[in-house]
Amino acid sequence: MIQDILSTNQLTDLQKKIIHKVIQEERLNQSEGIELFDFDLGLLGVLASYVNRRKNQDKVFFNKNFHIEPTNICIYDCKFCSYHRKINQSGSWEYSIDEILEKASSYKNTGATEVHIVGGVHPNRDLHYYGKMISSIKKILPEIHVKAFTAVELDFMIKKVHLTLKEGLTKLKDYGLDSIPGGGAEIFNPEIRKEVCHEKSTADQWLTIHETAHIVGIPSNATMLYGHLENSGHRIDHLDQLRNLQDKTKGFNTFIPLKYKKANNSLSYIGEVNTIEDLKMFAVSRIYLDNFDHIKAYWPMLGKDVTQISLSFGVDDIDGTIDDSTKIYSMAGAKDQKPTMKTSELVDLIKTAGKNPVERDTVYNVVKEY
Ligand code: V47
Ligand code: SF4
Repeated sequence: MIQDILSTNQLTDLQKKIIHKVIQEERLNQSEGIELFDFDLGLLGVLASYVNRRKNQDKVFFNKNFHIEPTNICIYDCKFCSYHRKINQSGSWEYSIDEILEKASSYKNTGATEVHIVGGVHPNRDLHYYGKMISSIKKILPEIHVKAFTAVELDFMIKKVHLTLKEGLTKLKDYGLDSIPGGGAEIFNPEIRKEVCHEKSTADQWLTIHETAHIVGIPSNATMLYGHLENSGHRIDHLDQLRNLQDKTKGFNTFIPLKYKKANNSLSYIGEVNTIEDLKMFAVSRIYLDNFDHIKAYWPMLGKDVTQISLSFGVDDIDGTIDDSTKIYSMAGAKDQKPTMKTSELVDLIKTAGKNPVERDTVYNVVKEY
C-alpha cells in the first residue's frame, strides 16, 4: 500500500524522501518531523499505523487502574490549569491519609494493578508525607504498582527536605514508588513555557528528574501539552528532547500527547484544536519517537470516539478503567464528567476498531489477552 502511495504524483520530493526513511526505519530529523504536520491526514494515518504495527502488531493495551488526587492546592498558577486552588479557597480539597487509605481499601480484590497519584504542589507537604502515604497504600494493596507524582511535584517535595534529586528519588523508591507519570512536561520551548506556566520547574529540571529516576531504576512516562500557544516546530523540539533522553536511558514506558482543554482557565480565549489536529499529533508522535514502544491516548481527555479513531493513527494504548476520581480533565471541560470504563467497555472499544485488546500492567507485562 505504501509503495502505491509513493508512486502517485501528488507527493513532493521531500514527502517521498520522508516516506522512504520511515519504511527503511531511518530516523527523521527535526525539519522532516515538522514537515509531517503538512501531510495529508489519511497518509499520516497509514504511515503511523505502519510504524505501530511493526512495534505492536494489532495489540491495543489498557490496564485496570484507579486515580487518587490527594489535593488540588497548588503553589503554582499555570494558565492552562482549571484545577488548582489556594489553601481555603472555595473548591479546594486536601484528603487526609485516612481518607486516601479508605479509598485504596475499596480496591482490594478488584484486580486493579495500578494506582495513579497526581495532584497540586501543596506548600506544606514534603517527601516524607508522600512517602508514608505510598507505604501505607502498599500495606493495604501489597501488589499494587504505585505510579505517582509529576516531576513538578517531585522537584518541590525533594527540595523541601533538602535532599539531592538522586537521594530523594531513591528514598521515594524505598517508600514504594514504582514509576513516575508523565505530567509537568507541558512544552519544553522556554518562550512558550514562560507564557503558559512561568513559575514552575523548567524543561531542563523536568528532563533531569526523569533522567535521574531512570538511573536509580524508576521508569517513567512522558507527556506534551499541545493545542495552546505552541507551533509544530515547538512540538517537534519537545519530541526531539524526549527522543534524545530515551536514547540515553531507555527509561520511558510511553508517550502521551495531552490535548489542551479550555474550560475554566486563563487560556480559554484560544479555544481547542480540532480532531484532525489531534489525530495528526498522535500520528506524528508515533512516527517521530522511533525509540518509544508505546503511544497512549488518554481517553478521559479525548473522549471515547476520538480515542477509538486514534487507534488508526499510531496509538496502541488507551490507559485504563481510571474510575471516577480524576478531576484534572473534568474541571477543564472534558465530555466525561465522571470518567470510568468497565473492562468490558474498553475491550469492546478496542475490538470494534478491529484490534486485539491486551490488559497490561504499568510496565507492559501482559496480564490477559481478550
Ligand atoms: O502536567 C492540566 C495536564 C497534566 C490541563 O503518565 C491539562 O499515564 C489539558 O500527569 N488541558 C497532569 N491538560 C496529568 C498527568 C497524566 C495524565 C494522564 C496520564 C498520565 C500518565 C499522566 O495534566 C499536567 C498538564 O499537562 N493538564 N490542565 C488542561 N486544561
Ligand atoms: Fe499546579 Fe499542576 Fe495545575 Fe500547574 S498544572 S497549577 S503545577 S496543579
